[in-house]
Amino acid sequence: MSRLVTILNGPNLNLLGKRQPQIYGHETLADVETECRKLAATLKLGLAFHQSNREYELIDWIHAAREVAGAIVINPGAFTHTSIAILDALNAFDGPVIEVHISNVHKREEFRRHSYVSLRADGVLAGFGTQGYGLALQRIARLLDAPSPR
Ligand code: CA2
Repeated sequence: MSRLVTILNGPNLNLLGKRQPQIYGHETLADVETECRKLAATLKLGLAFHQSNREYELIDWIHAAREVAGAIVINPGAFTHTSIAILDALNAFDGPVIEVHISNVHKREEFRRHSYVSLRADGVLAGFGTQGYGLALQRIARLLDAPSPR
């Protein structure tokens, strides 16, 4: 199994650290990427890190991951709550999928409580701030080391 992990970020996450710090914190997406790269190196994982505001681009990266990646970490942004197309793409991916939300979506508006992506995700992290990405990488390292869950 490939030790390359694809991390995908959906719409508006390019604004991380620039707006609404009371919800999403002060770290930028570039800060998150830097931290993920450091952690991935210690876990002996390779990393591809992307953000897009376009649904089709996220879907294309999921398709590309089928060929090269062993796992996907995805924060689909608001597509979480709307996108059957992203769910369908993830359903065509064989490895572990971890869904990450920076905020606790269950403590917010009712519409954020439903996730199409959760129908596929092997694990979901919400409300851990940007630390959730690192926690997801740790879980993936463990799953790739020993594929049966523990
Ligand atoms: O908590 C999360 O990570 C979310 O996936 C973020 C999405 C939201 O639609 C989901 O319900 C939960 C929104 C991303 C917007 O990110 C911003 C960051 C800073 C400033 C403005 C938007």
